[in-house]
Amino acid sequence: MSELILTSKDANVGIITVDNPPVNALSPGVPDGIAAALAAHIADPEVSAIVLIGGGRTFIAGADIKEFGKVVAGQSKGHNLLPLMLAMEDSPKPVIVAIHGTALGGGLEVAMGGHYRVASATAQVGQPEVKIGLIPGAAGTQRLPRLAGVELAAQMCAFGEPIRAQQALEAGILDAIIDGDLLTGAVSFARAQTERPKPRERAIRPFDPAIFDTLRAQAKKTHRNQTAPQAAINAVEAATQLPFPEGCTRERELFNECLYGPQSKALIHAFFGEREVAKIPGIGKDTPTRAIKQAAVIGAGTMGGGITMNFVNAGIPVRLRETTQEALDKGMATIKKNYANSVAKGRFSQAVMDQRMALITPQLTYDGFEEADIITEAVFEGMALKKEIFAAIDGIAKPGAILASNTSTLSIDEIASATTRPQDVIGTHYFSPANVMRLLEIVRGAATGLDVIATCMNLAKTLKKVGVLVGNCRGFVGNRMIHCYLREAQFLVEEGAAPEQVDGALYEWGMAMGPLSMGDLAGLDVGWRIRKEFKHLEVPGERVPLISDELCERGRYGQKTGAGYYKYDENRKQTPDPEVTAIIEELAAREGIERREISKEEILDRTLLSLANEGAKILEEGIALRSVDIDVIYLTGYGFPAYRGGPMFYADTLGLANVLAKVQAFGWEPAPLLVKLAAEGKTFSA
Ligand code: 3H9
Repeated sequence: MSELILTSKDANVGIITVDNPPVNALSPGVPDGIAAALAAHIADPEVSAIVLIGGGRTFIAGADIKEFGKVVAGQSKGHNLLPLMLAMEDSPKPVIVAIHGTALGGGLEVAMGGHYRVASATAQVGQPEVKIGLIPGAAGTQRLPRLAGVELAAQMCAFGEPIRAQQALEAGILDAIIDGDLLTGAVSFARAQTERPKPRERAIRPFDPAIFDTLRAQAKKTHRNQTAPQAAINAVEAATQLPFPEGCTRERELFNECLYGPQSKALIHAFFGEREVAKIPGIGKDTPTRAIKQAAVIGAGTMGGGITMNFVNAGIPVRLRETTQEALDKGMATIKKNYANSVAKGRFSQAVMDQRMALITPQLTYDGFEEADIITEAVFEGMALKKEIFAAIDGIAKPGAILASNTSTLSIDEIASATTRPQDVIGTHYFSPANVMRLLEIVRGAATGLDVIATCMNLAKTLKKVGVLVGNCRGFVGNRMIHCYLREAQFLVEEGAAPEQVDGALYEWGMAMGPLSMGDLAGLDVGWRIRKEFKHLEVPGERVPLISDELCERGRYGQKTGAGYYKYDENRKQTPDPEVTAIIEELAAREGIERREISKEEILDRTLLSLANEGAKILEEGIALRSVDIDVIYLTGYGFPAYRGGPMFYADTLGLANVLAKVQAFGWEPAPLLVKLAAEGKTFSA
């Protein structure tokens, strides 16, 4: 018998325990092991009912995602779970599945092969396959509608969100919720069963057939350009049209289309990438960390307010400091408005909002800052001001407090030089809106302590963010690369592409927003001011983009002034502006820039490959630990579509020799790493 499966007995009840930590994935050996244990219990005359349960922290969290890559590469036969489920359903003895933690994907599918399902109250069940670009592939789309009803099943398969035990009970997925010890409860439940209802034989309950088109339209919006949600809906629809075996065949066809398509590879890369970034050489479980129980934030502007919300959302009290009462009131009013919006949308109750607001102490002084475990500076982006603040907090903060800067471009080492404790100084770069965006770039200075890095990586998790450790350079990883991307977007406009053409091409390709609309949203004046600060760093003779600054010179800062690359009405609705066309043409004529027709392909190549080329330089300099770290930064902080895997993974999919040829054709200096990998026929990700 497989060592991943344990068998035991409690009097007349046979028990099968899956023991494949950490999440009991259905790795090779697990399905066969369950099947063998099932057969052994069926053959045992003393056993009259069988319980299947997960060991450790969870029931089965699904198929082993690592196997999918091997299947596509022809190195593994993959998961064939259907025979196991049929064996469970056809068992002459009742099979009861006991769920704790999560029963996800193949885990829920296995559970639906049992005659009954019981769960602890905190358990969750779901079909999250679409999140990795797949659909349920082991009859989930066929059994779930028969248990949960068509509408809920289609929603669960199309959007991948798990549901809680109570909802699953009400929907008919579960038969009982067990209070107290799950195994004891499941064994008693098993003893009481004489029937063996087969989920696959259940009749589909009446439903509104319009639901499929409604969900297709919804998925088109929420999962733009993604194939798996549409395939999942088609598979559930097949369950309502075909007998069970034919439905399973249809599901398998759709599953394979997704598995062999490009999106699942990219989404699986993103899934493992998000976990990989937490692994930092030199930092392990034994690295000491500091407790973060009390925080302080300096600056109540957009970023400071969002950062404050992150802390209090996690139950950590914050002292929020501003320099004027007016700015403080404005910052607090914005926080209040954001929370009130969430309450109005039903995301949480007024009581929760009140609790969170009560955790914030707005103040004009540094009073109480000596109690803070972490002080985060989020003021205007200017080195002199930041150094002044760090010198001040150095004199106030308790020994061991972490001094963090939210700078998006400036040197952490220079900021740290204003203190007597550079080992405690670190960058925590949040992304706007800071209470929403998942990325937290954690910037390591030359002297930053390992315990400070480990604490901030843990803090990212506490704040429900994805922390990615980066090195110190101008703009770190994300903004250093976006600088190249925005530069190309501007050049394209100067050379003849309309702003809506550039934005349209990238939006259609999958970016959450085009680069010029993004500039308008963030405020074109932000970059304009930074460029003024860094004017001395410009390389003589090197072409610099001019159009954004030209717009700023004319008071067009973006949405906030009602005009930028586009014009905006009072509801911030965007429309192209003929005045902008005139400004661009005038600028091009003045600067001697030749204007021409620009293709969609050129727009995509110049913007997206500028990211990969700069990313390769960043990688080579060691500013990012791995190429996947760069991808995760772009997926979680810059609206890069997850189904394209990130800028480095995307370059890999194009083939690095092709990427290099284009980079050279554009006249850019190719990153030496790109040249090397292209010559060796390798990829960034491998
Ligand atoms: C499927 O089932 C298809 C079927 O229809 C059948 C087709 C035939 N496989 O997230 P964590 C690893 S598709 C392999 O940090 P948490 C993970 O990489 C699958 N590995 O823990 C990490 O490794 P490491 C459908 C997996 O407590 C470690 O386990 N199922 C898998 O924050 C801990 O993970 C899903 O999509 C896996 N399935 O969250 C569920 N799952 O320590 C995907 C996890 O080396 N999983 N690992 O970095 C999850 O959503 C979360 O992991 C879970 C736990 C909620 C379970």
